[in-house]
Amino acid sequence: MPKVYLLDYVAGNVRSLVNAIEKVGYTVEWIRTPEDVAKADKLILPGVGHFGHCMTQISSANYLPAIRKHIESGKPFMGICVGLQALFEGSAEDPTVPGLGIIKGRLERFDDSSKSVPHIGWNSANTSDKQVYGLRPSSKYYYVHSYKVPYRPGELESQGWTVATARYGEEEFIGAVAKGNILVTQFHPEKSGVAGLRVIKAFLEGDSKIDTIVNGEVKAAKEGLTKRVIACLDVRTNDQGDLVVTKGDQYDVREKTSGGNVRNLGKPVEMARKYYEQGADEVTFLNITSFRDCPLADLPMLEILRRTSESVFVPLTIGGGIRDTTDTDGTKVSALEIATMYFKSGADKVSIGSDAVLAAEEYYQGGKKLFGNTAIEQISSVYGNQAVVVSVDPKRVYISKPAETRHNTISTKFPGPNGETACWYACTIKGGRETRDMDVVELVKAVEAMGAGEILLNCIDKDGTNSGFDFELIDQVKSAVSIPVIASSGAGNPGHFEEVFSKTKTDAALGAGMFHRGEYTVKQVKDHLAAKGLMVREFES
Ligand code: 1PR
Repeated sequence: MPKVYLLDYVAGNVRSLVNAIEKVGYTVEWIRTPEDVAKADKLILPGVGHFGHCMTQISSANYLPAIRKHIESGKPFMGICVGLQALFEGSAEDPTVPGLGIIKGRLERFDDSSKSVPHIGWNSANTSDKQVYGLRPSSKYYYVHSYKVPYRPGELESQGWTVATARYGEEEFIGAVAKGNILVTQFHPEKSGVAGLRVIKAFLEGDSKIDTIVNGEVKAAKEGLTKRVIACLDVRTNDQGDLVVTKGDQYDVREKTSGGNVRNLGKPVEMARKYYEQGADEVTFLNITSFRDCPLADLPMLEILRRTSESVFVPLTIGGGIRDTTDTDGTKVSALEIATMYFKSGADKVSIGSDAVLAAEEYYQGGKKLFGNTAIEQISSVYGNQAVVVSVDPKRVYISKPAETRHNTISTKFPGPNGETACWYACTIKGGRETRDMDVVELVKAVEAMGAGEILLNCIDKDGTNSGFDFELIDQVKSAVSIPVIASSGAGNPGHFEEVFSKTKTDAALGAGMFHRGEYTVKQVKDHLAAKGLMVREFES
């Protein structure tokens, strides 16, 4: 099989990139020293996370002169995400660290005054009337970043570059740039489904010719970030010791009849693949028992991720048990080490639940100071904020009047058992079994300050009820933070997704039971959203 060379430095989830390359018929050879670069015919520079961190890693290992030489010699070069950013002159993310300066321009942070940052999700890479390296104006690609190169019409084009652009709110930015042997993408082609695999294949096959698209031949997708639809799989071992996808009613996963067995709704890898094929924009696995008695290296979720990432080319999130812990042989293992194991196995994001609540409590007790020692801070400083999701498991506490509590309250249209019209949302830990004296607003503000990049907002009152999402909870959380929020719990039909996207500002919505029980497919949800005029990624086969 033909080979492509990948630069090996700490850069998040490279397993998916390897899988994507293999999927289109190539093998990967690792470059582990600057001298190795000379033997590369085709070279790929991956990268995700912090610009300064990645550039410093590459530069202190002395790779920069070799990369420059490779590019200048005219050999094929592809940069992904920070691999694109590296070719520009620098980034506001770390102004002290220079880029290679091969392309003119600097990165700036997205404006978060009226939209969520990081920019996470599916957006265009529109080359208008040109088609190069398999990029299509009709496709959407998966982005995850807080810094962008602003697009200035004509500037790079006048230097011979072909530029693909995307729009986020009012900001138009560069999604990909190509010229001759060089292709760099801000989006992750390895996470962009069939559209992304096509770009990787075109690069590997050296298909850099620029075709002009005849007017009307290709219909461009609507501009902007799509609404994300996420399928979630709660995974645990059942009483027979098999690893199954299960689903609770308000977090109770045992059948009400037939001996109270753990509900078994199917096999994790097969179900993830099915949802990918139905057009899910992301797949989330929650390990809801954390497999307490198992050595960490044998965690069944690692194998599930490895197998899933071989055939699912959209982002994968893994949650459950991400905290400092002690292995079965007594060795101390940090949350960062556990996260690293997951990233190496194919996860793009880790989701932290209980540990985030405990860390937030300490944050407030310590007078809102950060010491860099929490799992959120440690993982986000190495892998970037976008790699750290905080999963929140709140439940309603009704009160007769807001003055009764110190917590952030809302007035609700859904009165409590004694007619109460006010409530607050208490955070829980250990899968909802323990309620803490912390409200959701306190939690999400604290974890945003620590460096979380996204909130997975469950709701115990709504979980498994099929009665729709809790808009009051979503509104309260959305107005407290500027990082993206995923609405979760309560989805029972496609109309519930339409409602949550049109009535709240949520960035994404997640469903579980309705998909697992086969009541609706992800495709039906997305078709319904599209029919109602909401922008979704169309599935390409
Ligand atoms: O605390 O870091 O070990 O993480 C544990 C993780 O496992 C948390 O993310 C927590 O939400 C999750 N979890 C723990 N116990 C349960 C349980 O159900 N007994 N599941 C559980 C949480 C909620 C959602 C569910 C949506 C949508 N599941 O993931 O998928 O509510 O369901 P629906 O569409 O069917 O209504 P840590």
